[in-house]
Amino acid sequence: MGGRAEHGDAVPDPAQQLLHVPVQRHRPGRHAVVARPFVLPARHRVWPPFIIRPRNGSDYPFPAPDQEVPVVLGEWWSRNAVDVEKDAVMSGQRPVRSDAYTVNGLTGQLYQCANETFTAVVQPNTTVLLRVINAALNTHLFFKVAGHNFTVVAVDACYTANYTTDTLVLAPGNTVDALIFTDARPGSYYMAVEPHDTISPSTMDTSNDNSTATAILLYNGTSATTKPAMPTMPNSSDTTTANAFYFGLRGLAMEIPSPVDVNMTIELGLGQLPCDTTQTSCAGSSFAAAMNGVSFRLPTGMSLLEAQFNGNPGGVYTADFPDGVPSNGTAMVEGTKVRSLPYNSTVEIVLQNPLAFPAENHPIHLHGFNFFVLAQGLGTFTPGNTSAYNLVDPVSRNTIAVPTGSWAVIRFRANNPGMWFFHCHLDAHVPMGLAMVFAVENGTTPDSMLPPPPADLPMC
Ligand SMILES: [Cu+2]
Repeated sequence: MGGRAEHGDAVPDPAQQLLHVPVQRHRPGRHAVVARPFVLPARHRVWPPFIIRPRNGSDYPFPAPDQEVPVVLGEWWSRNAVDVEKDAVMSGQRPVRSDAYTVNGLTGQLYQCANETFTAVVQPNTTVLLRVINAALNTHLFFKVAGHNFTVVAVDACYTANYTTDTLVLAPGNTVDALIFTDARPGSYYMAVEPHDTISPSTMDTSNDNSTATAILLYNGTSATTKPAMPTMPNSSDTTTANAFYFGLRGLAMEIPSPVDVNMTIELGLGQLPCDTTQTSCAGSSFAAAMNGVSFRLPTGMSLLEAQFNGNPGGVYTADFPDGVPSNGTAMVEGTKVRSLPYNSTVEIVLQNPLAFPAENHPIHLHGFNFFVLAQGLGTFTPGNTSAYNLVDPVSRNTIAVPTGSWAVIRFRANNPGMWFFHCHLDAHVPMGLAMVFAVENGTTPDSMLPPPPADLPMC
């Protein structure tokens, strides 16, 4: 599983060659966008991080780091991951758990089957910016570095107020930029990754893979054979630590869109539906998921964006996604339902993840926009409880973990015309239907209208 035999290096192995030259593409706008190849053996380059830096002439809102280290967290199956997903969809069951976790594509030294380890060499008494990305498919992950604290400065490519912690937790789809200061005793320190099990009740998931992936933070001048120090990791079910991080972040003070034009409450639900005819190994019923009782189905004949541009020929979708939670006992329905939003309208959504069986912490991701997280808490949101809102410095992000038995209030301005997917970022929950789509209408100026498809748009 990703292991590779050691060999003499008389002949350079092209798979071992490292790419060190960043490819820079600047565009006018707020940021310099840097597509930066991964500094890893070529065979391991699976998810190159896409890093956005301040545009030329502007700075970070924190002291510039001396060094940057991308830290991409992932999951590894001892079989083809596409087959894992296919089996889950065809059987209507949850996908099997991964067999290991990875840091920058490598499992680290604590697995018996492979001992390759990503190592970041750092200089003493410098500031290192870790760009941590959870690219795992279905697992929230804890991340710690032995002997060091983090100062979180950004999440999901949005700056935050400085937030100090010794434990990061990232839902699939989340990114966290965190500074560490290398003022520990010069030595070798594990960066460790373990799952945060978010399923409730936890007895549902007896196959939980509680293994640990590691990378190494190595102070320059320390022997690479030094045994690294290991951080104390939270228990996988430690929701207190995870929720403290998820709920504790603040953003930079900025103007929050107001007043609200569209108010919605969206309940996240898991349940069951009868097997459908395409599920060849499904017995009786299939796991399904829904937002406000609607289990989302993608159209098969035409993309939603194409349908929107062409006036929804033949009713590819219906614009009747409900703004509120259906009454108790309403059966789950399947459909391609969207919510139309006037251009530039301000939309507020209460996300509610009920404490039901089965339930799970769903990382809800919005395409096309960042949103402000105005409030978040355990239990059920009390409608109209705006006193809980932070309208001064709420965190801005694009993926919000909504733990089991909790709620969150988010707000965004719909100033980007098009069809925008709003979905759970657990890979397994998308085919189950935990999604909906916002159809943002055109504005009146050329700048605020959806451009036509390019002439060479590939047709499926
Ligand atoms: Cu989910």
